[in-house]
Amino acid sequence: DDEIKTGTGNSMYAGTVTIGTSGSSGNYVMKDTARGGNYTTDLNGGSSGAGTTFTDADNVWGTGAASNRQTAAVDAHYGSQLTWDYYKNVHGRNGIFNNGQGARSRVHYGNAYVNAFWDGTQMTYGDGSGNTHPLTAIDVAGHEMSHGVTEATAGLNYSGDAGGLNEATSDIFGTMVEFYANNPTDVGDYLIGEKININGNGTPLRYMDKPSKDGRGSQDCWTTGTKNLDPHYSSGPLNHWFYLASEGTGSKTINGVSYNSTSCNGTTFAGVGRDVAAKVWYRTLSTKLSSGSNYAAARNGAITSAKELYGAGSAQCLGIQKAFAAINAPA
Ligand code: ASN
Ligand code: ZN
Ligand code: CA
Repeated sequence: DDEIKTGTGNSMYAGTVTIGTSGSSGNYVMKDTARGGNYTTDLNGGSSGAGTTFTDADNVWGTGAASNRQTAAVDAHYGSQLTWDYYKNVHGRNGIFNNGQGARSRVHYGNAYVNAFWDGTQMTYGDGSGNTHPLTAIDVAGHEMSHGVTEATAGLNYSGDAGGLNEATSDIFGTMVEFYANNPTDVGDYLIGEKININGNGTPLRYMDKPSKDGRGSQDCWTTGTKNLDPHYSSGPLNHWFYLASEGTGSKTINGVSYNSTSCNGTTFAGVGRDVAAKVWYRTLSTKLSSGSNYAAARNGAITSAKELYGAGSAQCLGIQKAFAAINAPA
């Protein structure tokens, strides 16, 4: 049946967690009836179709090891649950589409696939390859689901400045989901993909305090050339904005991770906190931007949003403004 149950998940990245399931003894289903019916399926190496919904006799799922097929599913399902809760409890958003409907997560996609993606209706996760672990960490899940939120709100294009804003939005909210989780194992940070070992040497995929640290071409500061970059690099300036708006310039250690962020225009200032910055950005995304929005629209939209939320001349509004000036975004 579809009665709401709470299972125990032995995850790969987040320790032992509780996950929303349904069903009854002998036949539990990895379907979260309390969260719009979010459910998780096994593609078993395939690359199309719905996959097979995970089931379990005793409602204790996974072992924490990748060799157990349920483990990646626990992480994906948990990430989906956290992302649902974050949007609902922080932004009042009822699921990706704000219609109360959950979404499917598919794990074990393809063979040694080193990526995860949102395709317009669902999340899909690869198992990784070699030293790279399954792509199911909290920030990755939050990133992918947030592509759905962007699609359902601003509808930002995936090219030009808009492509960078789209990617950064997923990094911003993936990060906020990670902080929201307050998980002792997968702690909140301003790094993206730090758990999956995608570079094979323990370094993350992206750094919000100084995006150029990725060594791949992410920009720290907006330029007229930003629009020509891959969205994962043109995201740099907005990721940098989010860090600066949240934490300010200078050195800082948070949850054991050290950051050093500087402005592009020589200014120094304090942050307004990540909860404020995220609230401003969510309002900007959902009420100010559209498919072709550029960095100027992001800057103007965020300042207007901060005025609406906190008042013109408020410390929050000033901080948002300073951080946009600090990435050289055009006005
Ligand atoms: N994981 C990647 C992303 O969400 C997939 C892609 O390049 N679209 O950005
Ligand atoms: Zn993305
Ligand atoms: Ca992270």
